[in-house]
Amino acid sequence: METLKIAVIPGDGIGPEVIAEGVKILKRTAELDGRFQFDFTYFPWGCEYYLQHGRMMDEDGIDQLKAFDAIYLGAVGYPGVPDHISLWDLLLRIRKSFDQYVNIRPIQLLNGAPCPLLNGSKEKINMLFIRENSEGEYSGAGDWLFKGKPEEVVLQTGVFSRKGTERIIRYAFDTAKKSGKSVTSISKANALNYSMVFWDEVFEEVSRDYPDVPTYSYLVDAAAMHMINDPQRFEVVVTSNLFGDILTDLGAALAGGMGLAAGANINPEREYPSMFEPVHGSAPDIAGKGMANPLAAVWSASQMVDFFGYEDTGKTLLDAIETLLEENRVLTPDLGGTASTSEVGDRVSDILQE
Ligand code: GGG
Repeated sequence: METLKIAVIPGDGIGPEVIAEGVKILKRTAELDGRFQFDFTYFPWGCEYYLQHGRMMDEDGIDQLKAFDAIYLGAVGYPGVPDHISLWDLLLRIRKSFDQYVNIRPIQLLNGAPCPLLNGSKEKINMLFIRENSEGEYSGAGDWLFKGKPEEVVLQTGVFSRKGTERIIRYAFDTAKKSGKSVTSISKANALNYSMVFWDEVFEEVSRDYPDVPTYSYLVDAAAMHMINDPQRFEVVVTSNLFGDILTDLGAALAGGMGLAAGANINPEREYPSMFEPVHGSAPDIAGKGMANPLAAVWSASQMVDFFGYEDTGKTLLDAIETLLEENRVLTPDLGGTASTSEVGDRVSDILQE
């Protein structure tokens, strides 16, 4: 039997509550599958840790994480710690240190999930966002000059390398080719006259290696509109780090809300551990109340199971989420129910066994 070593970082706010359900369900999934088991190790990193130690994680935290097959992260950020510190010193540090350059975010409307924009019609929404996750607008390059003076200037530089741009676009094409889907590139070349002109050129170059894959290209503003008016036109979507972050929140609103938005940060070469995390943040307003929706964390867990090569079992887990939504009985308040976080986790676990 394969043992998969998972580093669990529950993090801040609702992170520990949703991750507890994800771990519960991963354990049940492994028991039922029988081909693998999980060995979980917990790390108490996050904002509380920062307030005690002045750092979001141990100094040698990245070295410690190298020993694991994957990382399962809840949420980062809490009042009292500036957001740019909590994000850069934990989540972005892990993504960058482990070259997790692919961020996979499915925008898939499951049966039973509410969609405010389709007027009750059940047309399929099934987009797979492939977000560049290592550079671009999140390069961290910039400067703050003449701070506090009248001539104050702030620079935030987008960095788009050929290697970084080509590999993410190629990943999107490979994904689309395997599933017989189209690839849509989202950029903004009319305004960002270096980085996005370059992005479009690389997209065009890479597309020549995939003559059978249909391609589309939109400016980000038009793409945002089409995602609402005609979401069915998108299949595999490739875009930059910031555009991907923004558009996948918009996508989450189309497909049931942030409580159903899953994400995987992948190092495809498997040189380093990949990381699985719900897209949502720490939601301090509902933290500790037992009302957070754990389904995004559970869906991210299903992405982890897929990643380890047990796609049949990953699919069973996603089907269990869909069954729970279709039953329309045990749901958290964001989905119109009255159930608690752990009741939803228990119900998913029971469905897996039925
Ligand atoms: N679930 C992880 C989390 O707390 N994410 C919040 C966030 O702001 N993420 C930004 C990003 O994905 O770039």
